[in-house]
Amino acid sequence: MPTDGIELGESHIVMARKNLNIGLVGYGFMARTHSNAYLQAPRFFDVPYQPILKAVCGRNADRAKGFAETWGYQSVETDWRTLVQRRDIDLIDIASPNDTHAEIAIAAAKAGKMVLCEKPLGRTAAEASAMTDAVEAANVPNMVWYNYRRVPAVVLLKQLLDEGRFGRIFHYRSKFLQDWTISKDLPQGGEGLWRLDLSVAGSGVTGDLLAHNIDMALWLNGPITEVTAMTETFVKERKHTLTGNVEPVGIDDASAFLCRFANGSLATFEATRYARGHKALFTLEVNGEHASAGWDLHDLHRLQYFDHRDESRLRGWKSVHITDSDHPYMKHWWVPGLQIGYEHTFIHQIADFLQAIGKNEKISPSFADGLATEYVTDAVLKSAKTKQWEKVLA
Ligand code: SOE
Repeated sequence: MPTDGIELGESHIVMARKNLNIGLVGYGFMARTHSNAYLQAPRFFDVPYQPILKAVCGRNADRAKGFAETWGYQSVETDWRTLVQRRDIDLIDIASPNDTHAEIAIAAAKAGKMVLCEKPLGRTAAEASAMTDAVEAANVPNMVWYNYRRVPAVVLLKQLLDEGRFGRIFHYRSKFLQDWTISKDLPQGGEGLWRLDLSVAGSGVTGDLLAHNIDMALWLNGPITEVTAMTETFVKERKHTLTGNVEPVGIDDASAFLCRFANGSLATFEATRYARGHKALFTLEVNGEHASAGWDLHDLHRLQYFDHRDESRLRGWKSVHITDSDHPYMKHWWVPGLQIGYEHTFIHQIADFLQAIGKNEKISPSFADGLATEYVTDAVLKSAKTKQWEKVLA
């Protein structure tokens, strides 16, 4: 409904819901975002399933118990193998470090569970491919938590692109800038710092940050065909938290690449943890024949839009405040003008998932979509080594 007057936020009638028993692996940052989403989605969206927080699993029993108390999980496991075999669990949600994703996902699929997995799906495309094969062979619902696809402003951009408003696309550019690893005294490895340990993370910013940019780009602008990349590790040795020894750093601290999309557009991508002053500056811009658009995560409720077809005297960039009830997802929240934030992207994603499984529909990003991103990140890392253009596997 158009909203040029006073509008009340929409509430919904709670329909009869089936229970969906969740078994969560992990108790860190991502486990919190997912748990919050399971609790909030049914309160704001008409979903056919009621997530039941059955069990949380983590290696440290005390931490897992504390997490269970905070979020309302009914039970605690310390071995994911036990969790995966539990008959009272319908869905395994993997929010543990990257080196655990493949083994858990494959076992969960074999046990017939629905499987949700934090990004990146695997440490490499080979791992992601085995995971995708497993969920497809078991025919179980699956999804990767590329949450930024569910920012309302980004969904609006997708709608505008799909409507063909931009005409031919010439350029796509995207960045993800952070600054939290600049200190050479920061150790690598262990809880909170496993993202700096190559064996656990699989890569540095390429898999951790660029994977977000790439997933969104593939969704908005279609397949990437070839890439040429450079990476750098600025701090070459760090103390390892687990061994206490100073060890070589294997991850990429910064990664940038040029690429071509199948639609003929050219693109630049950049991610780093060494951009002083930037905390999580995910940006993107698309330039088409008729229109351009831009978005950034620090101002996530705004879409910048320029349309050359506007009357020339008034032509200019618009900064659209995405809070009206005719904007994606927004009628489920507050009243026009009131913003939502980061945690809502996870709530939207699980609401979409619950609706999709209720209708037996495919949900994206699926594991196959997560694999497509990893074909690109693998090509980026390969190109940084070979210093050549590399083709992206389809
Ligand atoms: C890294 O700092 C990180 O937490 C990523 O792992 C997340 O995927 C990203 O959303 C925010 O930054």
